[in-house]
Amino acid sequence: IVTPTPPPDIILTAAIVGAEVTRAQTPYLPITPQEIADEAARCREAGAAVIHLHVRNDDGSSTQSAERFAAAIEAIRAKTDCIIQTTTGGAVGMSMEERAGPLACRPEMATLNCGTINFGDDVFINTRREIRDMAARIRKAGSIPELECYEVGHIEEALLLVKEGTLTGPLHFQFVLGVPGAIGAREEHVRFMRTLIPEEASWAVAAVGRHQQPMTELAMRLGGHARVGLEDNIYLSKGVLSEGSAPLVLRAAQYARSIGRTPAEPKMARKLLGIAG
Ligand code: KMH
Ligand code: ZN
Repeated sequence: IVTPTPPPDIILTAAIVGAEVTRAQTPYLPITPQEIADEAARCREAGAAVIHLHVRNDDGSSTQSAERFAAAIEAIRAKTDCIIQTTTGGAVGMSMEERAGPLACRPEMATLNCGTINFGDDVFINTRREIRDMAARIRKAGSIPELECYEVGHIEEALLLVKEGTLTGPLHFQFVLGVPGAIGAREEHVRFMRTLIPEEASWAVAAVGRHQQPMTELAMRLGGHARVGLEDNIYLSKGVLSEGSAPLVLRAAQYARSIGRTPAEPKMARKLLGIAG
């Protein structure tokens, strides 16, 4: 198969906090709104255009509190012009009502998790009714959804939402690879998944742990976008902790340039994602 030349602009997303990573695992995890904003600015400097945002309480526990998101968003806005993409996934076990908390901040972008998976030893539940409900909430908030697909069937589900009219374009898919219990981090999966989405849709890859670098580099070669950061992977190389997400973004940006792609500035990323601004 001949792969067409990828489009030059690549949107790099930095997933800088996450819900599951702890300070015990890495001391470089930002927790307070100011730490989060500082890290967001470092990632922007390194080449990120989008910040995928989770927030924490001061004790490090995950929260979907609108107030806590508002504080982090305000602090980020004071330092960078990045697109802020808030999570509606939250942490495993949270209710949908709770997970929708950050939408009160009317973020430019928000995630929409498109199906249920085993998530390590837990189950990350997104029933069909809940997905539709969250899609409607995202729309009401005026946010652009990023369609998180952890399995092939999640793509089909997202496309059904489009057919029903629950979702409208522009469509941006995220193929999440390597979550234990969901689709594996394999080149064949990425190649197959991208055949399922409409031509005009954009797509990105996020991959867990040691798969982050090879799978995001593959996505870049295939014309997709990429997400890196501590939410998915805390190591720069085997046994070497990344000192925040910025070094991971920098490495991704350098790789993108090495294959003739340009990390998009937030302004260009807004244009590519159909975000007014
Ligand atoms: N924390 C995971 C269970 C998202 O941000 O939308 C879900 C997650 C997805 O992080
Ligand atoms: Zn997340």
